[in-house]
Amino acid sequence: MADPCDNMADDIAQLIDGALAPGRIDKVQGHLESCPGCGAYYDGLVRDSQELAGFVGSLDDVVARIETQVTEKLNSNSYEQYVNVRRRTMSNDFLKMTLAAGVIILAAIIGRGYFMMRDKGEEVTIAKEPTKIEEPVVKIEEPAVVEDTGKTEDDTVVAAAPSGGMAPLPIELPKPMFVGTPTNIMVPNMEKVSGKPRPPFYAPVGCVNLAAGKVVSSTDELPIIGEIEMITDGDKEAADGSYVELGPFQQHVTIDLEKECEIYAVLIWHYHKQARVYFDVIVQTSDDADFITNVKTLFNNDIDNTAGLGIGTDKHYIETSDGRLVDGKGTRARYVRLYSNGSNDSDMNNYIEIEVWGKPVE
Ligand SMILES: [Ca+2]
Ligand SMILES: [Ca+2]
Repeated sequence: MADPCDNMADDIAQLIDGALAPGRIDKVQGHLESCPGCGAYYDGLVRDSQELAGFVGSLDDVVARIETQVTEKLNSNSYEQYVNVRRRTMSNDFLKMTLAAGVIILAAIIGRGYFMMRDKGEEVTIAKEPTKIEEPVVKIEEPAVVEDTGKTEDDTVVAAAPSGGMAPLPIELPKPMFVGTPTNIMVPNMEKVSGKPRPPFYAPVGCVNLAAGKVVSSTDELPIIGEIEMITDGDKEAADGSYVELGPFQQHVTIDLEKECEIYAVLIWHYHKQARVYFDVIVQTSDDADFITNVKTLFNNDIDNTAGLGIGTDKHYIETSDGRLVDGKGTRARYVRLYSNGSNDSDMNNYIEIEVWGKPVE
């Protein structure tokens, strides 16, 4: 006669799993009551199964809580608005890839933060505001008193020597909204603040502001604040209502001068209600609206080639009511384009006014 314990191990495992054929259940249970060895095996197997089920159940709970945290944050109003702004203004694949990477990192941080906080027995909290990615910062000490050299540091705004047929450009400046020399803005390759008005800029007699009232196009045709027409409407004041705010990251605006012109100066007022430094400021001219033919760069302070238009050697500068005068050097072109990539204040891009001084080619 066969040993009644033969094959009992498989039957016991199936009994615990609920997979044992109904015709064998009574027989196996009867054997367990009469056989201490198989009874102990059954008890041990039940204990292991319960512990395993408990461990798997606790993992389910952890995963569910992480999913809830991430979902809540992605659905919250502030994050949704932020994502919507970026979605609307993204103009190339690189920016999309950057945001995708950011979302993955955010999810990783949330997950990591969850486990760290859980170990300390604290509730998980997640910062509501996305972190602004700053340009690399190098502290530059500014002297409290600027030595009077009688010159500005940037050669491009030093007046050319008056000569036959030359005259100072009749630039009208807006009312200053702040005074003094800001010293707490720390960015690399920073222009020394002269604290003095810009000297007269000489150009051939008869130059006018060619940009006045001209059509402006932009990578952000639906600005967050204002309208792009305000960039050439003649209002250069710093007050709210006078500036345009374009979307975040790199954006550009293009002015169509309607015909080929000789350009002697481009004047830029990004924002002058407070001291700011805008990044990756690039000024280019071209014969065509797509900037393919005869493209010339008049100014570029993109020192690390973020925009992909080449490394710029011009300096970062603090916005003032003087605006920034870029030497046009008599360049012949129909279109003028200006790039920027946020400021030390935010990712957003601002313009109050752009002037292009010169004369149409006869
Ligand atoms: Ca304006
Ligand atoms: Ca840059």
